[in-house]
Amino acid sequence: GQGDLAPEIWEKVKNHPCYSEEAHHHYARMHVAVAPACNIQCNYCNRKYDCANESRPGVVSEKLTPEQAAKKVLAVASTIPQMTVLGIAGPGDPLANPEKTFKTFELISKTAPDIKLCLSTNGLTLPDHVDTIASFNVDHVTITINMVDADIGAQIYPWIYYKNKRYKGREAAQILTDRQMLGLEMLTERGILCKVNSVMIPGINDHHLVEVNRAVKSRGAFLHNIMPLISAPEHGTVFGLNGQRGPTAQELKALQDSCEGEMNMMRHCRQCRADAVGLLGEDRSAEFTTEAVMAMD
Ligand code: CLF
Ligand code: SF4
Repeated sequence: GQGDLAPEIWEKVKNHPCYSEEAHHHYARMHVAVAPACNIQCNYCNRKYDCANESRPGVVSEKLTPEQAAKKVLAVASTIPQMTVLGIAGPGDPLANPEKTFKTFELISKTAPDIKLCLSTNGLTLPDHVDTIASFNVDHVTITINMVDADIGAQIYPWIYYKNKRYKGREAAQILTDRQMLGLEMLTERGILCKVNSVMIPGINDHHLVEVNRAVKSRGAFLHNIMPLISAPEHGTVFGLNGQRGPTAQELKALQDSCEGEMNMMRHCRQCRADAVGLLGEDRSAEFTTEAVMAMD
């Protein structure tokens, strides 16, 4: 229920399945995979698969043009009436593909103005796009923040590509964390709800995520979603190949519990595909292939 949320916040979360634990039983989301490129490298990512910041690693989503995406949204909305949210979460970084991402938002805001728009990003170019995000009435933005300390960041991110230049190591991680914090502050100042996703990587950032939790709370983040690293050698990620393990369910819960007093923790994330359709945990993407959607009227 509404609990102690302010009425204007409640309006924004009551039918968003990720931002409200209760809503996820009743409302569905869909993702359109319009954003193939990425501007950073995470050691838990293999570019052959979906962005692991928001999505299930090891899954390949069907890429769409903005026009195909807009058509798919209408097709899904007419089939699944509980579909309230359209998210762009990959397969790369939505803000490394700003033309495609914003063209998709523009088309959908015209053809389906009732659908809430949602965006997930690594945050590197976020400060450059805050005004555009606000202009499309995007009320929900997720930033994946795995560290606020460049020494830890250097163990997670081998490089970033920023303003036409490649940066490595500590320098790359410092730019990334500065941009993430600035982007988060700019969004919350404008009243846009921000969720922070963090990937829990035992031995690298597990203890540090308590500090990340404090840093994002103090900058106005609404919800913190700590997700387990899913690391399998067959995914071909640096972590997978190095034998980096993910956390146990007990370790994940203990960390979520230790952050709980500080801010709202999301515990119902299902690590969706970049082309997921339906209720969280239910995957109807196979019903809405590009071929099937283009054949619909
Ligand atoms: Fe999609 Fe993400 Fe928006 Fe939700 S998913 S862009 S906030 S509409 Fe949700 Fe899926 Fe977890 Fe993401 S369960 S992976 S948190
Ligand atoms: Fe992969 Fe996403 Fe990281 Fe880019 S931001 S490297 S797509 S996990």
